[in-house]
Amino acid sequence: MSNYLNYIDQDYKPSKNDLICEFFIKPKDPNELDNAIGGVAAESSIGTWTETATAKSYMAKLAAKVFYIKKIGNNSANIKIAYPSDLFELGNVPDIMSSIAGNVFGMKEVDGLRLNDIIFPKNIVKSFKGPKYGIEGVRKIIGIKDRPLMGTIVKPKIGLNVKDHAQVAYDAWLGGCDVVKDDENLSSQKFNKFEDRLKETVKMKEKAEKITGEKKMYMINVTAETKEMLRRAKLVEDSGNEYAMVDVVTVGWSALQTLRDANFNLVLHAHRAGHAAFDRNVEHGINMKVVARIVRMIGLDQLHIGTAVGKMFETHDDVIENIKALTEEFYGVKKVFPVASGGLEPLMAPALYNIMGKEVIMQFGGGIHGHPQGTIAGATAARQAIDAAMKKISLEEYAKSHKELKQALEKWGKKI
Ligand code: CAP
Ligand code: MG
Repeated sequence: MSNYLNYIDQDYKPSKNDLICEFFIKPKDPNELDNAIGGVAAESSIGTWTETATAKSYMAKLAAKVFYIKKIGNNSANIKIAYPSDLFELGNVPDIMSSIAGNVFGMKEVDGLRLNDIIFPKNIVKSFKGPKYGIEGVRKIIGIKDRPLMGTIVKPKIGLNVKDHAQVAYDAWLGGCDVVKDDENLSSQKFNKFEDRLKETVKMKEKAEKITGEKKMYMINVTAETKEMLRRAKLVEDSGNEYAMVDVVTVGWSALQTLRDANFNLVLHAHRAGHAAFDRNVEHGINMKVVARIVRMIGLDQLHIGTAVGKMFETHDDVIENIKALTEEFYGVKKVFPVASGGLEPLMAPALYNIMGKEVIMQFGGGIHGHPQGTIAGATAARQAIDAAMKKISLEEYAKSHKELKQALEKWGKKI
């Protein structure tokens, strides 16, 4: 018979060196809730489904302890598990996640298990680099201190040749975007090779900077096999471009650590394509907040966190929680720039500004390139919408003296 119940100790007071996980758990058998809870603690630390003759008494100090159980209805609970940090290898995210977010999701005893938060102890956090730039460093590079940054994603998301890609980026910068990024699935396809795109788009960025007198940023996607990703990041750094973007879920934790540890003079933008495979179901998987904490600990500078108003599923509260994970005090680790993106168009700027304030990067993809007058006007309308929001002037009022915003309202808002 398993010894799972031995892993429950509600009198245990976690030490400052414990890593603490908050789970939602729904057992297969409601009558076996405690056994399932203990099983998660066992399987994610030193135990397995049965007692073994090989276990040694000196290992007991490594056992996880369930110290908090709050039942929800008659068949689930929110629980907290404390793990001694010696259970893990410092500086090794894959190892940590293989313990606390590994086998446990597949245990027969659970019907649903969601890792809702991780509270890392200082010794583990300090074994990683943290962001090189963070919000402050990014604002210093781009020279914008008092408003949200505004950007776009080159659309169509994939398929354009290098020349057309660079032209869309140029138009977006000319219209007023601070930042232009590649889309998450553009890497180095036959029709748009990485080296050519880097060269041509950086050239157009520099042209846009000269004409607008504004600093412009290009987040080129370096997502690839790790060695190739490092090679591409080096090319970006050598080109003098200050930004690179990476799809954090598909490249994986280990590659992210390698990219950060290479310590390039590059602002690292974290796209999270694929996150909804495991963070959307509130009864099973890993909360985006956990991803946010890990991305910050490893040390990327910006991360997509949802919009609450756009096309993705996150609620207002989800988005606020994700932002807090990126910006609250975290043993002195730099704050990470929250990125709101996904189904946004300029008329959503006031709602976004009310939710997020100025410490956000607002990204409008289709919302800029879908403007009735095209990309330049779309970018201008987005800047105008943000200006209106900051001046607390209604969009309708502001549109009377700003034609691009008026045209956006005519397309996406109520007729004026
Ligand atoms: C947005 C986007 C981003 C999403 C990702 C897209 O384009 O480029 O990848 O923002 O979602 O491909 O959908 P649109 P999230 O502005 O045209 O929607 O930011 O939630 O990770
Ligand atoms: Mg995209």
